[in-house]
Amino acid sequence: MLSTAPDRARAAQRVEEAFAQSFGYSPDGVWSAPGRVNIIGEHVDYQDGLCLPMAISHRCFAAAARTPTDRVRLRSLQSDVELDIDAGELAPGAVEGWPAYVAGVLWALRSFISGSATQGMDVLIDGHVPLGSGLSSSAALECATAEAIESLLSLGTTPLERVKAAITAETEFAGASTGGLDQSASVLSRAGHALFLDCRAFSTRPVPWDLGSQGLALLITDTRAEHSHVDGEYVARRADSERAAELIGVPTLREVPFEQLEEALGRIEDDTVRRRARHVITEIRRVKEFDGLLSSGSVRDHLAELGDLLNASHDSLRDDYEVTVPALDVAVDAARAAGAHGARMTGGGFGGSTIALVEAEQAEAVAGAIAHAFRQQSLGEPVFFLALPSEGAGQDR
Ligand code: GAF
Repeated sequence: MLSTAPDRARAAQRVEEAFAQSFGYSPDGVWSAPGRVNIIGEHVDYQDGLCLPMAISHRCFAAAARTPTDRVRLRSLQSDVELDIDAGELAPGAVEGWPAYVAGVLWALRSFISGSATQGMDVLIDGHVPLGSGLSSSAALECATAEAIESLLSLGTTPLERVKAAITAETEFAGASTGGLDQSASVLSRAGHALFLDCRAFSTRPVPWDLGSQGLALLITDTRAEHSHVDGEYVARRADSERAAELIGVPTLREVPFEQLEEALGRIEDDTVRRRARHVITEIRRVKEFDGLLSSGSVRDHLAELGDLLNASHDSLRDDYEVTVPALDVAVDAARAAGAHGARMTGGGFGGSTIALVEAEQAEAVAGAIAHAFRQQSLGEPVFFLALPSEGAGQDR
């Protein structure tokens, strides 16, 4: 019942061979970047908040070679859509579909590329992060590309500069308004760890998150629920949270101390905007508490409290932020009823995936209970994975 990601080494070899078949010569290398789940800290990155994501073992691979021209040719094993364009023609709005997330990274890195250097390259993508699952397949695509371009053009960028280029590619070139959580997790995560991300300072630190050695597991349920109106709703939530900050009189909701929650909320008349603010301010507090618990003992030592924080995060996203859909709520409720210590939606919401903190030996049974609940509610067939904390972006071959 639990599916697994393809073996990394074999996947890298597969895309290398596919490149040779597609372009007729061998690539200079293969690079990859992972998808992510966010353990806690949802819909707070664009309010300077705190998040705790981790990379998963599903990765996006890019086989690539530099060419002596300015021609950029992009192909994918997942799509018939291709791009063949002069690097000088890259501009926001000039490229559509998946190639925008790749070409956008080259465009975003332009200030690092010396004027005389050619920018031509051939790239073949093989993505294994499930699409439309809320597991950040687009960030994985951007971040694998950033690694490839860094190596091919010897740019000398830092990992943080590559994170920023990936964010710019997504927000300015592809035109998707997102907050930076996904790209940070995809580049900066370490195996066996979660990533504590402070979006105000743009600083990170690894947090030990070795569930396996404690007999625990994080079960991902990809609900396969269709993302409908996802972009418009995401933009609307951001606008609500910005309005809330304006009404409270702070640049971002991060600046509201939790102790002043009630006083701050009292300055917002509109019930919807008030609830949006309550979610963001309480969610940032939950991340602090979660992180505090992890630094004062093992996950096993604090299971009940950590589970309660996961549950409270989901309930706040459902009731105050209103970004869940029935499939997410059913998966979470079924996981809790089947004995999960805590469960919540992960990512942007409006479809996508949930996570549940479970005893490792019960993961199959919890997945079975969720699948059963889905059948009862005619919700289609979910897909289950274990979230194994994996390494961020890097070179494979
Ligand atoms: C999406 C966005 F891309 C992230 O930046 C973040 O806002 C997330 O939704 C919600 O936490 O994944």
